[in-house]
Amino acid sequence: MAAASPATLNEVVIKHRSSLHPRPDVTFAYGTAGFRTSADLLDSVIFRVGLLAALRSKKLGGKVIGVMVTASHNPEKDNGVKLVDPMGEMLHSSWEAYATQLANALSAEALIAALQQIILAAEIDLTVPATVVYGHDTRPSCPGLVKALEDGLESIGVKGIAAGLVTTPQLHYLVRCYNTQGTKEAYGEATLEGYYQKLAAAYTTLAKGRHLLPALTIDCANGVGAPALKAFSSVISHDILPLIITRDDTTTRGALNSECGADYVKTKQQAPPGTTLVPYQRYCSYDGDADRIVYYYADDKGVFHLLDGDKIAGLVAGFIMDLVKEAGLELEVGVVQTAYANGASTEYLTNKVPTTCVPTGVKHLHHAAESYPIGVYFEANGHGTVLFSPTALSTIASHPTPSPALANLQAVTEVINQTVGDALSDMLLVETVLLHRKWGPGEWDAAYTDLPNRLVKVFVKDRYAFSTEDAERKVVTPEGLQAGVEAIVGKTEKGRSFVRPSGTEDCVRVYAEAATRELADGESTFSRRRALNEAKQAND
Ligand code: G16
Repeated sequence: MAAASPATLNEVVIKHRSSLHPRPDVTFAYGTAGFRTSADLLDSVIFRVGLLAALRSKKLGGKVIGVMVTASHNPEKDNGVKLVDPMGEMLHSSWEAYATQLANALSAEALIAALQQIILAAEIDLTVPATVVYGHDTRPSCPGLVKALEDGLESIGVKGIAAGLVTTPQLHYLVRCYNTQGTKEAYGEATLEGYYQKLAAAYTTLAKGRHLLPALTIDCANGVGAPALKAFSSVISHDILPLIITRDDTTTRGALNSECGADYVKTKQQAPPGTTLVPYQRYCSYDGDADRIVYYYADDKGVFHLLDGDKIAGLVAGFIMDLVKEAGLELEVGVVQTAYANGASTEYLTNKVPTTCVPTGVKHLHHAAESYPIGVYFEANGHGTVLFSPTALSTIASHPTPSPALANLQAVTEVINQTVGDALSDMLLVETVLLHRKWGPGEWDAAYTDLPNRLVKVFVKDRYAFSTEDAERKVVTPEGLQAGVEAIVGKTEKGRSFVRPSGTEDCVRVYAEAATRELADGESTFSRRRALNEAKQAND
């Protein structure tokens, strides 16, 4: 932990260190998941994020702030960085502008001026000691970028706690543990060992005495999920959780997220090449930093079926609702989705539970889920978790009538990583439900049939020319684009389509769904062509 700090910035040190991390001629923006771009452009940004993380910790009375260096599902050549607030949630949106401001300061002097402005505007007491815990994924660019982060922290007098190689959700977990230890909200032991033991103990409680399912095959996207999963499987009995770990090559250059991982499977709607799907066996894919998961299987005709975030939300919400009822509790369960949720899933869920639609990005989903006693949030891409409100947790903990359902509900609150989407923890939750329901993937999938859909990336000159409203379901600019989309969608059975700029990649995403595969593909082709034309016009 840091010692008491001086009341002013050491401008000489910051200027000198900043000169060692020169800013490229690029404009940066703190987007959906922090800063994310080509790794060779990020050195100055990450140095400055170190400064900002220290200020954020000071502003919050010395609470531990997290910094994760990762670009998650992006190609290996990219990297990124995001800040984690004290309860393990995403950086408060009011500070995103500060992050952008610091990243874009044109010189060392401008950087000092921007820091001073933030200190003044946010009323930060520099004498408060700051603590920052930081970790990184398996990208080859991480060691250099972590060094830049450490330079930033040191130049503002903060030592920092190095968590090393971690999944994104592990870093979120550690932050929350540090900030709650010794309180009645203590979340767990602030070590990776503590994380593995907590999940293993909860899952063992949930799986005990149940018939084993056949082994689950996991594609780790050749990312940090592989070592994490191996560490986890060493603390849980193979008899409780038989796993087959694949795509675990974290040393071959270019392997990360390449033709594997959750994003590949979700976008291509197929298993990673070379995977032989045994009918009705369970397969899942993590993404590069293990904060997303999708399941899939093949039926007896060899047809591929995807069990994405929407399907996970439906499975989990139904299970928790049943446990709540069986335990004799009255706690409302709500589900949060985004525009990417398949129309069939929204129809299925809205008939069962209150459902909210918010813009893409964990911070939006997390925030909306907090308004329910038990909030289940999942993006269709497999990013999600379950939040139990403090009242729900104390209601569960103090319920006077013990029952198996109550014990299971308690274990569910422990097995799920409530700080953020977590592939490993979500996997345990899905496995729990399947064990308890005695379901295979086919039974799980039977709840509803997804509308055929297509998600495509369109590379445009300026993605910032695209803006949206209505939880990203309507594109506002370029003008005329929405009318064009509606004209086609209106003529299409069960048609729905939207266009939005990505917050993590330099592209525009186009989603289309319809009653049949042919219609859905027609929609996305139309939207793509139209988006391209409009983008060109907007950039002229
Ligand atoms: C991040 C965000 C997710 C978002 C995804 C894609 O995921 O955390 O909420 O769905 O990016 O966002 P966009 O469509 O704006 O590029 P990850 O797993 O890449 O960190």
